[in-house]
Amino acid sequence: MSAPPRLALVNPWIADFAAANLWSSPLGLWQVAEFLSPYTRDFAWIDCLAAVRPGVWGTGRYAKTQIAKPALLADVPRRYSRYGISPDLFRERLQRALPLDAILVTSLMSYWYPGVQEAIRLCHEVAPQTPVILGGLYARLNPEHAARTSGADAVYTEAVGEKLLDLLRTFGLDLDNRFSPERYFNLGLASGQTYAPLLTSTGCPYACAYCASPLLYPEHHRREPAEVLAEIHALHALGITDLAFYDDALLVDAPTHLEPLLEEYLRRPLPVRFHTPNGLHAAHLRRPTAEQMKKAGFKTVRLSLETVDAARQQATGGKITNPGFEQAVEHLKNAGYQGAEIGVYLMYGLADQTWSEVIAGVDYLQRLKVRIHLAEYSPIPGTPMWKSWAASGRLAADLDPLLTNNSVFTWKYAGYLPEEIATLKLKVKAHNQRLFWAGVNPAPTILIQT
Ligand code: B12
Ligand code: SF4
Repeated sequence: MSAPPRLALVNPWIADFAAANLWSSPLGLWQVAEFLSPYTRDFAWIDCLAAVRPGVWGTGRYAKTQIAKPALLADVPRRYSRYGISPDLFRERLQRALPLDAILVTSLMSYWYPGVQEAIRLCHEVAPQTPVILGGLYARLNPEHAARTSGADAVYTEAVGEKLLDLLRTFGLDLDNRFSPERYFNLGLASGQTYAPLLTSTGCPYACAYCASPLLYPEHHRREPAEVLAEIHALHALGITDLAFYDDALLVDAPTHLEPLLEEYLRRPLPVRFHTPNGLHAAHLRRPTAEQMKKAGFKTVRLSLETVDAARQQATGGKITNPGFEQAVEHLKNAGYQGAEIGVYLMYGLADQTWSEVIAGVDYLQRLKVRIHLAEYSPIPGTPMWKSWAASGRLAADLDPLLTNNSVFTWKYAGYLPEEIATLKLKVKAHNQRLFWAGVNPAPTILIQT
């Protein structure tokens, strides 16, 4: 039997106008390593984002270097940066990892593709004979663009599975099943981190017009609570103190999913904090769940409202109503959360969304005395809202992913005045600060806006 293949796993740079580490982890790439763990353990791990100035509770700020804006973004009046380690360090690490049988590169936001291209270019420079395979969210959401421009030898456009083995075999890799499967945190891939992601489910039963979840995971699949609980204990034993849920639909079916998990967890709680940076479904936030969350130490709680307009709530997927949302806020406050600890995502730049609707949303959340997180809409190909923008002729069907950047799209396409956006951001900032200072012993609220 020949030696197991030696693989490099690469998490590329972010290229953007702004980026902060809000418990970000290359969970997709770690899952690839888990999937391949029966066939090889010979992984070289190169994380371009492993250059972070630590902040509160595991969050942080990436090291950044200003770089030239891609021509398409030349008119955006902001600085553009590459976030993470230096290209020289990348070269050095890759050089040290040679010889390699294949290089597997992941991707996240599609508009970060310049970072992906740069990483792949350097892979070819340092290891010209080694095949480079690109996977991850950009590869799945923009497969043609990735195939045409990334420079990868192959683009893998699905969730990890048997097809990856077939693909690797086409590059001559010998994949004998020789080990038992292993979790990523036992493969040494996440060492040095004090936080970790938790994914208790994939997919979501809703199909919101702006969201990629139905495209990425058409089925809603939930893991067994006992399995997740074992993972939490294992991560804690490795020194993890902060856990961030990455689920699209953490609260859906809470009575048979999150609630039994937390009930069991609370029998033997650990000194860890939980965070939900990806907005929760407020309509599914029941009183018992709120109470369990408070007891279990959910510190960062974010709800998704998106818009206060009842007609748009229905038209875009019906995941929330204002009364349902108010009920969720009340449950959280009754469970002991202060307004400053309840973050709420409010979107702007949705198709046909007027500026007065956005202002009405801010006013509504101010009245409810909760923390506001403005989130600019980022269009995703294949979603109903993308199709409606394209059908109206306001967006090219082959729009370059760079222009879907949340910092760019609204500014360029939504038709709001830059001054009114700036004024609203100041209003929201002042509101959030007032709430923070009004709290009794307010927790160190995460101030990074996403
Ligand atoms: C958790 C999450 C976050 C977290 C951080 C995520 C992180 N890792 O850093 C937070 C809450 C901070 C976040 C923020 C935002 N997010 Co977000 N987020 C997600 C979410 C829910 C999960 C991502 C994830 O890690 N999934 C789990 C892993 C396991 O999946 P995966 O990476 O796809 O990997 C699988 C496969 O792709 C494959 N694979 C992966 N890599 C590789 C490599 C190879 C070689 C191979 C073969 C296979 C392979 O194997 C894995 C297992 O099957 C997704 C939605 C979703 N369901 O994916 C949105 C999503 C990625 N986010 C999105 C958006 C828009 C945002 C925001 C811009 C929102 C906003 N307006 O503010 C911000 C941007 C923040 C920033 N600047 O960083 C969009 C992406 C849009 C785009 N154009 O790319 C998504 C798709 C949600 C949506 N609206 O539809 N997000
Ligand atoms: S409820 Fe949330 S995760 Fe589900 S489709 Fe809508 S936006 Fe996406």
